[in-house]
Amino acid sequence: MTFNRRLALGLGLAASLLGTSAMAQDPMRIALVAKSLGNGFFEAAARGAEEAAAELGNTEIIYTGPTSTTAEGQIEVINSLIAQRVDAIAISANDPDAVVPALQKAMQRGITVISWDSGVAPEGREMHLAPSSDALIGQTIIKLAADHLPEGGKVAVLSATSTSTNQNVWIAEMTKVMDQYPDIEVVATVYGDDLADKSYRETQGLIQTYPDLDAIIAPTSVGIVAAAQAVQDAGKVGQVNVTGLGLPSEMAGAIESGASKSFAIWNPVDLGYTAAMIAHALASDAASAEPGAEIATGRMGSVTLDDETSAAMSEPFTYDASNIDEFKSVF
Ligand code: RAM
Repeated sequence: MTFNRRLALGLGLAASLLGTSAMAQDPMRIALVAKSLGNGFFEAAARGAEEAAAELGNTEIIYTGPTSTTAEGQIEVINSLIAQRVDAIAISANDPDAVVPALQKAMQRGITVISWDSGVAPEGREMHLAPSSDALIGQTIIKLAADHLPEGGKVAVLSATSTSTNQNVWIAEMTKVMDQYPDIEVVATVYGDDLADKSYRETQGLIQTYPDLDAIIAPTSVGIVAAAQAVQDAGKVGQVNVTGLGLPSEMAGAIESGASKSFAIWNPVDLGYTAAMIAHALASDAASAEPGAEIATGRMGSVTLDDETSAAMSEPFTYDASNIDEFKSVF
């Protein structure tokens, strides 16, 4: 709880003890910090956070982030949020460690700090909300590729930034199960930095370097769309299958063109909603971020924190030509 909020509560209590009406309390301000602005995944999450704020009442969401996916940009954003004395910061980090000092400063000032989507090292946050089990996501992305390669083949990974916590963990989990796919070779991992143009160029590079490439796994909603476009533009539809994690709204064209046979994702609206619910519960002292704690999360039920004060939500869902039309208008 921030000093301002404690003071307001104290004054409100004093006013009611004196028999006057309680002072109207300032809204709780929760900052939802994206890896970068202009990414549809984070915009969908922000819609969910707004929904949570409307349910909670007297709560304001400040949706913000840097213009590109850098830790330096996020540190500037964090410092400005500290100066604005927000009540809570919920961040999807571009680097698990580089943002820690700025977030520790925020916590020292009484600001609640959580990470969601892409985690912060435990010393820089109170809890982390993962969209799903990391292992399950890692297993899902390779299975999506393998399901369309019955005889095996060559696959490459197009990731986000090289320091991104979530993509790095998912790729590590994928690597752990590669012995289940002896006929599949991962020939390269490249980084598109969650920028459409860089992801497109990196994909062109993969296609040129590996003319017999069979699939590209892009565990990023920005990278997967750019990769599908590059494959289509190179006339490689039917040869190189683009898969990974994407939004149905952004991937409908790639499914239609055949550049992607299938991909997966969880519900980003629910993720943003849950992050906001947790930030509110911690900032209002309705819950505390301790191992084993169960935190109520509105229409999503509750989450339980593990020994590292992390919680995971639901399973990723697979989209293909059979269901894309149903979901492309949702997120
Ligand atoms: C991008 C971001 C985000 C990730 C999704 C799948 O939007 O990298 O962190 O969760 O892809």
